Amino acid sequence: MTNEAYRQMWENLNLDIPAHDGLLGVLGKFYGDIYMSQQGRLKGMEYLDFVLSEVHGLRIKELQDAKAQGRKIVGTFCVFVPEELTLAVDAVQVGLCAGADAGKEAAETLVPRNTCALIKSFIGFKLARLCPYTESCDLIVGETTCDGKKKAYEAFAEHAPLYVMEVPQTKSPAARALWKEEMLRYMTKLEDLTGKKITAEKLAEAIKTVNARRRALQRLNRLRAAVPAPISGRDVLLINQVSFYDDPVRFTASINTLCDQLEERIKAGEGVAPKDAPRLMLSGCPMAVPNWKLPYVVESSGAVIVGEESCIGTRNTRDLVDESAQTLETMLDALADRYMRIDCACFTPNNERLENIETMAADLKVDGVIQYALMFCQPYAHEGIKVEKRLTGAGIPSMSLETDYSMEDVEQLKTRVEAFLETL
Ligand code: BJ8
Repeated sequence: MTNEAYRQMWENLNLDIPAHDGLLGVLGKFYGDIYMSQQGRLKGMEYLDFVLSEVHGLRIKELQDAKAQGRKIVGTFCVFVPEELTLAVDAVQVGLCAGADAGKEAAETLVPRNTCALIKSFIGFKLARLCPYTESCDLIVGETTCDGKKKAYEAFAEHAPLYVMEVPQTKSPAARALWKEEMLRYMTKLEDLTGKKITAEKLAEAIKTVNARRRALQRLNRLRAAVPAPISGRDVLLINQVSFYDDPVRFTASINTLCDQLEERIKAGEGVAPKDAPRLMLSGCPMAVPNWKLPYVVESSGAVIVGEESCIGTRNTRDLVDESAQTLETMLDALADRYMRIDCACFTPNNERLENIETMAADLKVDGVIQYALMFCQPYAHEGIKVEKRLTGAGIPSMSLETDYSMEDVEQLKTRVEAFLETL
């Protein structure tokens, strides 16, 4: 498609064209500095570069084509929304980016200033008419996870076709029953939206599709644990980010091809960083696209990131849905069980997360953990204290950083990260 045709498409979506041009300009520069400057990248990353370069172009065109064929587009902000159900009505699910400082002033007219950057970002993108994904959605699904999101959705609902799923806050049997009910309610919502019925056959196929993507990402995570690290943390974060909006079948195939290349690289003993580069793991809040600030700071300080304990990381890929169920009812149970294993800090108590962090840090043989929290994020800031104690007990050094999406603190973050690396 020509630039002119893309422009027409963005105009049809009612984007603020001059502001959108500005955003693409900044993003392109940012991507070039952070990604294209890396040495020794795998050939398979070209696919990701292409996807990113067409993030507001070709993929949006695909969504418009899907709409023209009568398919619905569903936007989400949280890994709790079961994509399997969305796919089972032949709808397309996309994660809505909430990783840039866009439309902040407009967002602050709807939510308090001391709200985390992720929430302000999704509201800002909508109010400033900057996101072609948000504008393509027939339905946007929110969820009652943290208080900030819950209350923000009340305001957001006045501007977008919003539906909210009630996510329980504990892992009790009553909470599991509530979650199953919520999944059934979402299923009815999707059936009403699309006029299609979810059948056992359709759901089984969707479960396999999403599991295949999780398996490809699990494979990637196992391979990147090699010494020396065969792929940068920046690139793996990008892969995880792209997994939220690319076509799942195409994405899975591309990541498996990339993994084949990684296997060869590992066999040859090659890495993206020297063998003795400090190996770090990030843990905490999700880093939505295009939030690449901290990984860039860490890796340009000489360390390599070998794991992300976050929703744009292993929290989204660790658990599979049991594929042995044969009936719709048992498949829904398998789905409910899988989603109830998510160890988001919004749960209380949330001891599984402590276990998972310790195990992950040991499996990846990390030299240290950086806990990452967005400013004003209560759930992850609270858990940060427990995580630090747990890691200290296990003899694993850690540090905590709080930041937002602005670039003002880059130097300060770099100083703190370099000081941490010196202690390892
Ligand atoms: S399952 S982590 S994607 S809720 S950073 S908005 S918690 S104040 S993002 Fe999340 Fe789902 Fe949980 Fe994962 Fe609130 Fe914190 Fe902001 Fe957050």
